[in-house]
This record gives sequence, structure tokens and C-alpha cells, in this order.
Amino acid sequence: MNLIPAQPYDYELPSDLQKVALLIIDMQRDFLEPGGFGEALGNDVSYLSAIIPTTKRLLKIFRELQLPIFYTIEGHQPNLSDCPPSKLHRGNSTLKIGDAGPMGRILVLGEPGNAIIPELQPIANETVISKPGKGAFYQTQLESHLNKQGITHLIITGVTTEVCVQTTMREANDRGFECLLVEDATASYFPQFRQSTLEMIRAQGGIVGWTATTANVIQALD
Ligand code: TIU
Repeated sequence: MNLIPAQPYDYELPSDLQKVALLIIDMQRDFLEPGGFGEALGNDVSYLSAIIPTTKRLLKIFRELQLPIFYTIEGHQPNLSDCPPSKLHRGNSTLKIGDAGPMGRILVLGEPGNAIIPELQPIANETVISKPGKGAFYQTQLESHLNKQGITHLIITGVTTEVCVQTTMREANDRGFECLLVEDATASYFPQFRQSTLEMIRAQGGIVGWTATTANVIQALD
């Protein structure tokens, strides 16, 4: 039995590792680089790049073992038909979703700013899911992809911990997936929110799932 040392207790991997997917959430230029949606919301984007090396290490081992890899991107159709008015008008920044920014139209699919960062570019046989909301299961094909491939376990990484990552993990947990959030491969513009999210997820015997370090995940898979 392969166990990942985790909190609140060891995370058991299935004997068939093809049932374990790496999920990399919203590591797109919009959130990590200056001039995108994250900065338009008033955030200091420098907090997020710290997790690029750990995410790369996880990507490397999943690729070496030929295990399933999924990425998400938060973005909207160019006509914004999939962006509810509540999301479009929220906040008081001058740059809104759909406006032209330094990296193209903010949070619009296909724009330069909407691309996954160069360090984590997907390769063949890896699945990219674009999503209009914070949760990756809302109005996407993610669930059917996972079910079709028989995936039962999700190793979750990405940004931002308390927004898209936590929403997605809760959605996945309710759908019966065994979820582990990688502590040093998730980041927030608010370090205290990241810490609180890790704690609330694993509280109450793992009410939403597990957390573990990159090193522990890799050691168990190796
Ligand atoms: N603003 C913020 O923290 N996050 C988002 O808007 N999206 C994601 O978390 N990806």
C-alpha cells in the first residue's frame, strides 16, 4: 500500500496509479504576472510565483510516470456571454473583465494574458479545461473527463488557494473524489488565507481532504 504522509493522516494511493490525476489550477499569466486580472483587482502578484518550482517538480514526476495531468484556466468567451453581470461588475478597479490591458483583454480566452505561464506549458495528452467560474466543475467537462478516465484521486495545486483552488476542491470532494492539496504548490495573494484554507480543509478528520508537501507526494510516487 502506497501512502503519502499527509495531514490529518496518511493519504492512501490506489494500487492503480492511473486513477490519480494532477490538477493544476489557473497558473495563468492573468494571475501571476503584472498587468493581468490579479493585479487589476489590487493584488500584489509576486506572492504567486513562489510555487512555480514545486509545481514543476510535480509535473515532472507525473509526466515520468505517464499519469493523467489536467490544467484549468479561468476565462471567458470574447463576447462575455458566459460572464454573469455580478462577476463583470464586481469590484472598483478601472480595468474590468473584457477590457484591454497590457496582456490583452482581461480574463478573455485566447488572449496573451489568459495563457498558462511559460514554465508550466502543457504538452500532448494533457488536458486543459477553461472555466467561467471559480470552481473547475461549474459549466465545464472536467467531471466527465475524470469519470471517463476512471480517475478517483486528485492531487491539487495552483492559485489562488482560498478562491479557485478551495472552490474546486470542495466541488470535487462532494463528487466523491479523494482530494489532496499540495501545501507548497498552492499560493494566495494573502498568505494568511492560504494558511487558513490548508487548516480548514484538513480539520474535522479531513472534512474536505488532505494536505501534504511536494516532497512527500513525490517520495510516495517514486
Ligand atoms: N482573485 C483571486 O484571488 N482569484 C481568482 O479570481 N481566481 C482564482 O483563484 N484562480
